Amino acid sequence: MTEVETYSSVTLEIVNELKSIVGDNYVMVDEETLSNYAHDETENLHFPPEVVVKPRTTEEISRIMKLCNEQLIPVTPRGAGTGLSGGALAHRGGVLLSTERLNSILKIDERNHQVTTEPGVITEVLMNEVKKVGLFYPPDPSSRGSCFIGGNIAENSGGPKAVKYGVVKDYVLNLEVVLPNGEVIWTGANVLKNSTGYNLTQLMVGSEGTLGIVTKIVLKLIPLPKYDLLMLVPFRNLEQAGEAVSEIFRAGFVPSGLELMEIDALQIVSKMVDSTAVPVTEDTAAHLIIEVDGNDMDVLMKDMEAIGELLTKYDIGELYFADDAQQKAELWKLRRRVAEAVKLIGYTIEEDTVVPRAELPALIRGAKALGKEYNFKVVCYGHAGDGNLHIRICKEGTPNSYGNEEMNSCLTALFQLVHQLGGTISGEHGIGLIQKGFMHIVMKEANLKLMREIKKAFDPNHILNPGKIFDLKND
Ligand code: LAC
Ligand code: ZN
Repeated sequence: MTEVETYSSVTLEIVNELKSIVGDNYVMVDEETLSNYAHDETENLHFPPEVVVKPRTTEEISRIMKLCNEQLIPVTPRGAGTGLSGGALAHRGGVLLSTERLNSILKIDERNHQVTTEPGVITEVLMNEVKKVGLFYPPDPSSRGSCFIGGNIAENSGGPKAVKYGVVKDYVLNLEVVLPNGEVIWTGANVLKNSTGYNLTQLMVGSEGTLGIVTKIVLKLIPLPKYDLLMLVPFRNLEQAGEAVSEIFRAGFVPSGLELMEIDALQIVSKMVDSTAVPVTEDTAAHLIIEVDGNDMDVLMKDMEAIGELLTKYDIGELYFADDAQQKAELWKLRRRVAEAVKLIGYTIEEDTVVPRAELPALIRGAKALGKEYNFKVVCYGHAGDGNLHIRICKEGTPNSYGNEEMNSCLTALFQLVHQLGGTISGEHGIGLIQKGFMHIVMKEANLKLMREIKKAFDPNHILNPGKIFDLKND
């Protein structure tokens, strides 16, 4: 199967057909709307679609897909547009299908600890709704206040809680999906165990909107832990901060958050949000943010004390404890807004590398060395407990890695290192558009061939989010 080279254009006739499906108000072709939907949070990329469509129901999405499949028009599904790998960019034009109107939480099933929701619900809204009945949906990406749960499923998102509670895939039980030909299926059943055939549910999770459009989601919930404690540990040496991470686990602790923030990242975000919450001493290189949670406060206090004690063998500064809910919220706000802050001042290129956690110091060392070799600034932060390091790159005059040769050779070197360390390209942001050129570094052609065949089985005409994760032709 080769890449589809020519898709059909969106003609006036197609626009009118789309209007007859979703209503005149929800089909847009004006410049301003097309431009608003031409970007997500990925680098400075801009690819306007030919038309933006905002359906409300599964049925409408099914009809749109049928039409586009027959007419060979590419469809790019989009949630809130907070993605960092270009998955929601309509780089082949065509229809941009927004899920923003599928925004209802359909049912919170307290008896079974499950929630059924539509994909356009903001993740934090869902978390707060289930919290009201004492339940917990843990995967909380930094963008949880604006990202959609559907996008989280497309990317198999993680976030700070993943270190103890796992990522999105660990909570998805069943999905209603519109296939590229318009057919509607449920991928599984609303059960905690399922050995009934291939696991289509998990195949959809992390498939970046290339196999189908998720229209209903059944998630597993767990009881909400009663307490948490938060501590900040300043390190004078960045690599040592990386070393301490695996030591904490080897000593038998499983924090509910273990994040790393290089000092530059902290300073940049503190300035952006005008916060002095974290004292920044000159000799600090990085902070570890350590959170523990559970139902017994005494145990948590003892654990935190023991972790603090364990870390005294490193070159650390004074430990800082967040005393109350407000201080905790302030600290998490700083951490959650790092990506936005560093992007604003020119760190536009973001990598989402992940290695086995004990290899974190080697990854940090390698990233810094590449910065010197290729002459760019680099700042690191992220989910250290998962070995998932966000590496932000600032190179003057080069806002995008996509389509940039020099940046591509640098990233090739980075991903070769990551692969040598036993890691891979993306921990939670996906491959999307910008990283597909590097897939061969971390997997064989046989793997890519299988992926292409799976894509073909779902989408023989290659109309759904084409050119994401991999190109269809052998390249
Ligand atoms: C974060 C996003 C960028 O961890 O994944 O802040
Ligand atoms: Zn992250």
